[in-house]
Amino acid sequence: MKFFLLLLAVGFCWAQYSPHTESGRTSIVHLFEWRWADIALECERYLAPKGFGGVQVSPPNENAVINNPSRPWWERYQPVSYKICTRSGNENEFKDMVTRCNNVGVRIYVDAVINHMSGSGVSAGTSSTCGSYFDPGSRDFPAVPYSGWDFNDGKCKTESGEIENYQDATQVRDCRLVGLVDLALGKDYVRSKIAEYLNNLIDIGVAGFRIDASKHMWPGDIKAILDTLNNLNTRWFSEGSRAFIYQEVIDLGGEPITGSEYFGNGRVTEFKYGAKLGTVLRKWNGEKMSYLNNWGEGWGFVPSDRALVFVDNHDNQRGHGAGGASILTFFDARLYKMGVGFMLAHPYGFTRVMSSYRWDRNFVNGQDANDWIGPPNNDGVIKEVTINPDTTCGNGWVCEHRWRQIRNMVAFRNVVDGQPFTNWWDNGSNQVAFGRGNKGFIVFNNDDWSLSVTLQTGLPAGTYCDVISGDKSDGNCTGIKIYVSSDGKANFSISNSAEDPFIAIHADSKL
Ligand code: AAO
Repeated sequence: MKFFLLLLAVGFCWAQYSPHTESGRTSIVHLFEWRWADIALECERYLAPKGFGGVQVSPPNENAVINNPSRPWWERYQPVSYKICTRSGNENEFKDMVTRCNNVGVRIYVDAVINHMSGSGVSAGTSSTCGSYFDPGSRDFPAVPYSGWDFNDGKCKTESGEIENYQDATQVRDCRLVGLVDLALGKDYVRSKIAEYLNNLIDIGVAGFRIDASKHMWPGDIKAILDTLNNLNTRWFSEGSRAFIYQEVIDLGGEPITGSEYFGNGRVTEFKYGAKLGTVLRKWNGEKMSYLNNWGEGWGFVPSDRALVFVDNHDNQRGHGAGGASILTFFDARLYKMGVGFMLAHPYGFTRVMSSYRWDRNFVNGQDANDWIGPPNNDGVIKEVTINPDTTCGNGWVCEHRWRQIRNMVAFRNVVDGQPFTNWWDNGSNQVAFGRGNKGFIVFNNDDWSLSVTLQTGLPAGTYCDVISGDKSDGNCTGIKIYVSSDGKANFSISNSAEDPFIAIHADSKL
């Protein structure tokens, strides 16, 4: 009996760390600012067939409409109510997306903005995505409803009411983040309104949540809300399943608040991951790929089973949030593909791929003056994601997740799931290789000279298609072929001027 209870407790505790993806699907993609109708189609036409596990969607609840600047992407981080009603679509469209994605085995994770409501600088009125009245100045959000009692103004001890110093954990939690009015999550009423919102989403069928601005909430307050959440919808999830939780805590070191304080609630975003990987691939500060042999906890990251990892996110790809200039994005496509390839090949963490839209950068004193630009739109209405004949996206959508190299590495990760990190090799510089048991092998050349080497792959003998330079198609390779001999060794040549200076082979790319 005791053992049974222990098993139950372990099962229960683990639940919020599991993404509830279908077995054999190991990555999710952030379809930043997409419309629900386009995501539903993408699940059916692309994500399910290509083995993606799920989608992180932009905040679905009603937000302030900001017109100066004109409809920035960040208006969605200024909640007005918990009505599911945004530029991405209404509640029916949201439900249709969740149903259709779940039906093809692709999960939906909601970006939950629960730390605050719209900014104190925004004027009163009905400039909101569903027309609800709100007045941040008087803390009046009747569509929830929240009033002055529901905010932390009395609790915050800084003179400005703003977070003034990240070295003081109390003000980081009790004061306003960039003017956004700070909800009193210590109050039962506020907790219950947030739980009502999240439970509505759970009942619709979402699999979990990114908890925005978690650093700015006390871990115990988040826990109090999570404890009152419903189990996931049994139409798609097994009885007793708990929502997958990953908390946005920016912990690059040097501040009193750490990611580990939040482990009791779920996973945390590991921001060191993209910042360091960018530094290594850019070869800044004398970093080299050979140093990656102990990548993961060895680099001071949170434990693998507590980490949500990514090369870039919607903030740091445009200089918001943290990570700094080292962050790799689609703007540096060649290095970016290597970075995402490395992430997807390496066993550490649960992986999220970024999918962006294009904007014209305009650097003024090292800062992008266009960092606010919203998604492709016609007079504010988000444009459809169109698909070109070559399977890439049109209308200004970048769709990194459809780039062959990235899409094929998502499949690589699925194939090598559960396999150990093996057969590391490096040249002491920026040429490295490693395997995943007897299922996959990857080789990188980020040096300024060519690579030509025979390596132990750990794979069974045979001819394999490199999934970076091409695909396996009709029993042949459209790109490079790699011949693994009966002793598991293979010869690799990668020119430093190759379009993509890396090669990846796996069990399913064998001819
Ligand atoms: C907008 C306007 C503001 C205006 C406000 C209210 O831009 O001027 O005052 O409306 O009217 C997004 C945008 C914001 C936008 C907001 C609301 O990014 O620009 O404000 O929507 O519309 C902190 C938080 C983190 C947050 C990040 C952006 O900790 O939670 O800032 N990310 C999430 C979302 C994000 C969203 C919000 C939260 C709000 O992903 O999209 O904001 O819902 C340090 C701290 C970090 C802190 C950064 C930036 O980082 O550690 O915790 O992130 O500062 O303030 C080195 C350090 C590193 C440091 C970094 C930057 O790298 O190592 O630790 O420098 O100083």
